[in-house]
Amino acid sequence: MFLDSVKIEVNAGKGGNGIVAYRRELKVERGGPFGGSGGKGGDIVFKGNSGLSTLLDLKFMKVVKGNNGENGRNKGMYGASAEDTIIEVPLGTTVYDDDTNEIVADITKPGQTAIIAKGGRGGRGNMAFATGINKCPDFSEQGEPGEQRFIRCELKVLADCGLVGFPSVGKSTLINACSAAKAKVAAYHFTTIVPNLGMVRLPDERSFVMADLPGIIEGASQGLGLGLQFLRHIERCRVIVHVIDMAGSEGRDPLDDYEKINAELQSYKMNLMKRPMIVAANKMDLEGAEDNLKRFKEKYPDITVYPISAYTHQNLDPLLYKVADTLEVTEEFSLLEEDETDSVVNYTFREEEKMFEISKDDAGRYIVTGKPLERIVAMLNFNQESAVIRFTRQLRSFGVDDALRKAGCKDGDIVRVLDMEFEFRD
Ligand SMILES: Nc1nc2c(ncn2[C@@H]2O[C@H](COP(=O)(O)OP(=O)(O)OP(=O)(O)O)[C@@H](O)[C@H]2O)c(=O)[nH]1
Ligand SMILES: [Mg+2]
Repeated sequence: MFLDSVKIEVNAGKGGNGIVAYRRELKVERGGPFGGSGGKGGDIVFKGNSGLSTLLDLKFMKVVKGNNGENGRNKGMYGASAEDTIIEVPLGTTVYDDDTNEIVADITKPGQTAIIAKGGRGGRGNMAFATGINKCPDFSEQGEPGEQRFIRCELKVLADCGLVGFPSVGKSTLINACSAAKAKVAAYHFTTIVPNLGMVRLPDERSFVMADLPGIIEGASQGLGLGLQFLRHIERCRVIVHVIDMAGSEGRDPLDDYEKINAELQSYKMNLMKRPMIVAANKMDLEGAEDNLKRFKEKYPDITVYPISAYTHQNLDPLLYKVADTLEVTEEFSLLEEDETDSVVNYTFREEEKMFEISKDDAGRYIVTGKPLERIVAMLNFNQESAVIRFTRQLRSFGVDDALRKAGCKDGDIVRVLDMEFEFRD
């Protein structure tokens, strides 16, 4: 399988801060709270675009940052929510959380969108906290930080045509001759171990993706040589270009080569012989090639052969036009592995989060961790005494106090939540 893979960091936008403000107007006697809530931070959204075929655009991004929500305003006005950041990706892109390997999204349809990182909630202004008991609260919330994650995007690339043949018949030389690929070429067998991809562009504007595959040998379908792994690559190609060393430059008979490779393709489970196949007779610049070609044509009168020299770039065009023509009449097939389901996973929510957990560090401090609690701390405005008091009350109601006591925490011990430390008071 041909895999295009990119790792990037995504940071969704932070929510806007809520503010503390009071109503102060002539003729309004008791103004009351008037601080508005912050707007939501922008999400990072991926969107399927059928016009893209590689992850190249993402490779240049490294970090994607979302827009922050606007802070709340006076007179109870909400801050504006930030616009989402939309990034277009090719169809077939699978997005993984690089830390957990969990699939975040699978983009398969044009226009399909998936939230890759969620923007933070806007913090509430003091107006939102007013209750019958506390009519004029003097605290507000900070905006929630946006979700941050490291993701890995993978795209399975289906090659339009794959170069198939014995080792050293000139497959890599051919892809280098007709695309910008820089495949390694050498006179020893199995020079190519990992497929090379190249984009072939014809003068008539047509283009296709060519894959230079590792060589196969007799018995490959039984796992011999570099074997099955490489036959699997051929599954990813719509059209097969069977490359033959027509000069028999390594002492084998090219007609024999042709039959042996076909037998391997035939016995492989996918029956690759059902794929459209175009036969290229390579190394026509060498002695003996013409004679062999003549024999070949006599033995297989129904097969069209394209004589070329990848080395001298001779006669490449008729072969490439034939590939383009064949692709036009060959159906696309599914990119998915047989054992893969085609269900569309949109945004996967994590397992239910534990409110908090308590541990003890080397210095004897009690460390309280847990995403929900940490979010509350992140949204706390420490400059507001009443917000801090409210927070300590929240800790009690979540059962943190009890849990700390159970864990052995005593009066005066240090408790830590994120980067906030305080003394435990029983
Ligand atoms: N004279 C001549 N030599 C060629 C031609 N094509 C390839 N060769 C030579 O054949 C040898 C093998 O070429 P490669 O392109 O590495 O062959 P390959 O099929 O990719 O081989 P593997 O990757 O090992 O499967 C090299 O020494 C090339 O220079 C050709 O058209 N004419
Ligand atoms: Mg090669």
